[in-house]
Amino acid sequence: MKTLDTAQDRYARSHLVFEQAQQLMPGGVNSPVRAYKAVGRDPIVVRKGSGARVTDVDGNPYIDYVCGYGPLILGHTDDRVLAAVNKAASKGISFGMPTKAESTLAGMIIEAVASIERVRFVNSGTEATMSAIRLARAATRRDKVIKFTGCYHGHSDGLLVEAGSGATTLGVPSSPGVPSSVTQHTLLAPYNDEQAVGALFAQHADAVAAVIVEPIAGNMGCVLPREGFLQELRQLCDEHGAVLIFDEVMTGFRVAYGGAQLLYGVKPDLTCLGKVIGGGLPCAAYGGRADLMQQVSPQGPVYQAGTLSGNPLAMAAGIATLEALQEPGVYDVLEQAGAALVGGLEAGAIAAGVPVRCSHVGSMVCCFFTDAPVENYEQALRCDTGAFGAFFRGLLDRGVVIPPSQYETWFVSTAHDPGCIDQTIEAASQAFEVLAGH
Ligand code: HOZ
Repeated sequence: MKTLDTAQDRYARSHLVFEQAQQLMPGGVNSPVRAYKAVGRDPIVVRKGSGARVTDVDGNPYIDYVCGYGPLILGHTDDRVLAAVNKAASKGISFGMPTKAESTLAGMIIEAVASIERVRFVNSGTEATMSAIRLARAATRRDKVIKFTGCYHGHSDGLLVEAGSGATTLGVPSSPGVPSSVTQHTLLAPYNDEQAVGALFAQHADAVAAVIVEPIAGNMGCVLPREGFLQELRQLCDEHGAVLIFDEVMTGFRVAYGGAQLLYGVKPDLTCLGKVIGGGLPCAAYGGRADLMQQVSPQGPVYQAGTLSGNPLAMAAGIATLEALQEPGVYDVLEQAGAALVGGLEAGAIAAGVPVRCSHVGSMVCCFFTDAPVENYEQALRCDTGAFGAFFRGLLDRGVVIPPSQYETWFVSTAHDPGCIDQTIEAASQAFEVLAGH
């Protein structure tokens, strides 16, 4: 095994820690995309984070656009979140019994998200989508679920079909180990193609329990819904008696306090939340119409449970985060930062002659390495992932870390001040120049 004395580069300690990690955990990580397999190098190993920045175990600082893959909308170690978590921890870190904090956060979510009348906390986005689908199936007494290629709703069996995020990054959009008896109930349509959804409804009359969609797709890069797409889904579900599920794990409280459903003016029947509502601690939720949610156990027969669900530390972090997001102007600041970043990336790419298409909604940002529009998974797959990898490495060497895949979204936080954005644009412009061979 390599020792620190023989490793010379500025990432020496990261290499060493990761080498040891690979002997202990599959791929050295606890979630596949973290292993940097798609960007041609080993990951940096993080020691600490503060504000918009993280520092690796070698002491190298980076402006961070991973932001925990979305929860850290206030940046790292926000004082308000830390104080709330510390206070909660001093009173007990887990009870498995009801707490007042659960009702406080539930109330904040119900007040913020128009379509949610009742909510159930779980621990991850995977659990939220899996549970929402179980509920939709129970309520409709139907089995089939329509999902969109390139959308990612966590790693439960029935949803791990043509999935984005790490599944696409690593070239296994449909995983082995998932029985075909399960996936036979998953119907696929291209994102932004309501006609394909209509055709599936026609083909499987009275068998479709739900349509599940990321209202802004954030797991094949960041792909925006075409005008009218979400409205059409609402209409199709109404016509066919199916449940419309918005997976707002990424977009909830991120693109607006009321989520993407507020932004686009479409009310789903069920909504899945995660990331921001836990302020960086493991927390997610599903919620929606009261007549549906009252079918969840113990009020109804649809079983779903969790030892750590509604954990007091996660509730405290979530409450503190949502309180901070209620301050006037927060979403304007995030929008300005996202827009400035995308503007700078585009200018840098044009100056270097590198073809890219950038997208953003508020603080969700993506830079596709292609000269063609990206409105669905097929188009996303045409991106030059080799160029993305070179750009990623160029940014890293210049002190900026973004998610290590073309098929992830960058997250801007309120801690990314204009200085951070300018520094990032400068680093990106240089990385584009290097990529273009100038
Ligand atoms: N899939 C989530 C973001 N696209 C979480 C990141 C992960 O897979 O580790």
